[in-house]
This record gives sequence, C-alpha cells and structure tokens, in this order.
Amino acid sequence: MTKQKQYKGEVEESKLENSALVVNEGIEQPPQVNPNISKIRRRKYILSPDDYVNGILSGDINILSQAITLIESTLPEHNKLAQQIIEKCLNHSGKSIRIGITGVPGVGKSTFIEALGMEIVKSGNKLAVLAIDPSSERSGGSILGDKTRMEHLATHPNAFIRPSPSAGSLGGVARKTRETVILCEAAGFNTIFIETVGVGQSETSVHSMVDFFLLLMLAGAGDELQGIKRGIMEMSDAIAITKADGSNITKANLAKVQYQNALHLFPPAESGWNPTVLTCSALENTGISGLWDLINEYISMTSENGYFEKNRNKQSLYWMYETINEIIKNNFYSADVIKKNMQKVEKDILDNKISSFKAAGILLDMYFGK
Ligand SMILES: Nc1nc2c(ncn2[C@@H]2O[C@H](COP(=O)(O)OP(=O)(O)O)[C@@H](O)[C@H]2O)c(=O)[nH]1
Ligand SMILES: [Mg+2]
Repeated sequence: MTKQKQYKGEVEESKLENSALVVNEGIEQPPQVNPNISKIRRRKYILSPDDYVNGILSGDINILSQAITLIESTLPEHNKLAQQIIEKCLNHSGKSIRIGITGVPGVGKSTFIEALGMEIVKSGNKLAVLAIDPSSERSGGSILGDKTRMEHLATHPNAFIRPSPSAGSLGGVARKTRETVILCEAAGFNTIFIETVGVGQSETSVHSMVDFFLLLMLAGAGDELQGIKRGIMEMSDAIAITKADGSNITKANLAKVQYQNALHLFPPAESGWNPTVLTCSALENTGISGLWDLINEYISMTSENGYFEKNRNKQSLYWMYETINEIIKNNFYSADVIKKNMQKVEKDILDNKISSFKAAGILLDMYFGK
C-alpha cells in the first residue's frame, strides 16, 4: 500500500484505506435472472409436432398446456406449429359434450362450475373448463382470479382449468378457444365447459361452438332481464335461476315461472328441444344434479333425432367462414397502404368530401392494388 499524504488535523480513521468512499472490489453477484430459464423456456418449443401430439393423446397435461400456449401465441411460427398439432389431433377430437355457460358477473358462474364440475369429475369423467372473455386483457382471464371459487375443481386430477386467451379481438379469442377444445378432447376430456361473461357479443361465439347452452340468471334482479339480451335467452337450452337457497327460494321459484313463460313466446327451436327453466343452489348443492340429468337428456334426444351432428357440422362450416373473415380483416387493416392512407380518408369523410361508401371503395381499391 502506498503511503498517503498526511493532512493537518487528519485522524487515523479517515485514512483512505479506512474510508467509506473507497470502492472495494466486490464479490461476484449471482445473475438476477436464472440463466437456465431461456433453456427451460426454449425446451417448450423444441418438441416436434408428433411429440406434442403423442403427449396430448397420452393425456399429458403439461404438454397440452404448452400446445395451448402455442395456439395463443402471437408468433407466426408458433401458430404454424399449433396448426400442425391441431390437424393431427382432429381425428381424436369431437367425442365430448360441449357446454356453454353464461351469465352476468356475480350471478354465480364460478361457484356453479365448481359444484357441477365436481359432480362430473367424481363420476369419473374428465372435465376441461375454458373461458372466453375478451375483456380479460388486464385481469389475466376471468377464470384465473376465480380459481379460488373453484378450489376443489382446480386441484382435481380429472379437471383442467384454463383461463381465457387474453390478447386480441373477440373473433381471435373465440377461434383460439375453439382450437383449444379440439386439443382438450384429444387429451381425453369428455366434457368441456366454456364460460363467458353474459354482457356482450361473446355469447354468440360460444353458442357456435357448444352443444348445449346454459344461461344463469338471478332471481328478483328486475325484469329488465339483467342486461341479458333477448337473443341470449332465445339461444339458451336451459335457464338456471341461481342462489335458490335461504330466503331467496320463493323469489327463485317465482322467477322460474316468469322465465318459463317468457320462453314460450319464442319460436320452437330447430333441435326439437323445449328450453327448460330450473332453480339451483351451488352453495347447498341443490338442483345441480338435476341440471346434469337435463343436459344428458338433451344430448340423447338430439343424438337420436340427428340434430346433434347436424349442428356440429354447421358449426364447423361457420368456423371456417369466421376464420377467413378474421384473417382477411386483419390482413387488410395491417397492410402498409391502408395504414398510410386511412387517416386521410377518414378526414375526407368527416369533412364531407366523400361518402363512407366511396371511402371504403377507395381503400379497398388501394388494398387490391387496382
Ligand atoms: N347464496 C348463494 N350465494 C352464491 C351461490 N353461488 C354463488 N354465490 C355467491 O355469489 C357471489 C358471486 O359468485 P361467483 O361464482 O364468483 O359469480 P361469477 O362472477 O358469475 O363467477 C359469491 O359471493 C358467491 O359466494 C349460491 O348458490 N347461493
Ligand atoms: Mg366467475
């Protein structure tokens, strides 16, 4: 150590080698991010399509989850791999009962799914619970926060709960959910629940991918049908009045009669099925098994009269058209020429220089390079 120059009045402790201002050579810090994580992450994607398919067919939940992540990914190479997997799983899919469940927030969907779901898995069936919730971008999916309301189901080996894919438009989210159904069925899940929040457009999408559509309603919450549109009631195969327990029972029974009367006003369904209204309590576990019987009755009836298969075929075609529409629309709006000119054309409309129709024609001509 070099001898430091002594200053007048300097005390021993302030010598450089004792000073807190000296920067000592530190010890090497461990990396903040586990350096192996990239290897772990990357491993997810190095499986071949066949490895994914074999994993899924053997009921491997980890591989199923990873394949669903590929479906949900925004990276084109992941989607390409996902499509290869879906194609190979398609032959092993379809052998399930698909049930759509909707109702306004707070109606008791999660609690209901826990109650009915436990009944289903306890009898040896395998249940996958999926969700379509385009509003879930921030919350990370409605189901995720709801897993506390489904605590038994969430840990049951026969159940698989997957929150809504969060990114993108309703069309995109719905398509991904439908593709996820295919993989779940290939993995051996014979009952699929698709939950959606009954406030928007998503019910129509869910209705087009399920065999049975169930609407949950609260009793005594006003005759305005709780913001549930007529159309949603009309597409329901059953309405269950929830929370029919305690002092709520009388109100629930009254609501049951009211809704049953309201359903009579709709034209008969193509399925030949008469939509039914019943009451249930997920907390007291009443009316739940009756509903499950009703669903099975519906499935046998529509299987016998041919509607079940007819409806599934119709849905397959619907999803082809939906997918085409979705892809063309995305392609249009993300095209450079459209992005560059959109603002000016919009302004021309607002300035009354051109009509909306002319504007659309101009943009479409640009897109098609005319
Ligand atoms: N009394 C009663 N309360 C219920 C029942 N089902 C759900 N709830 C309550 O209603 C609230 C909303 O339930 P939740 O399942 O989260 O509804 P979601 O928003 O539709 O998923 C919670 O406080 C539940 O405890 C029921 O059958 N009876
Ligand atoms: Mg919920």
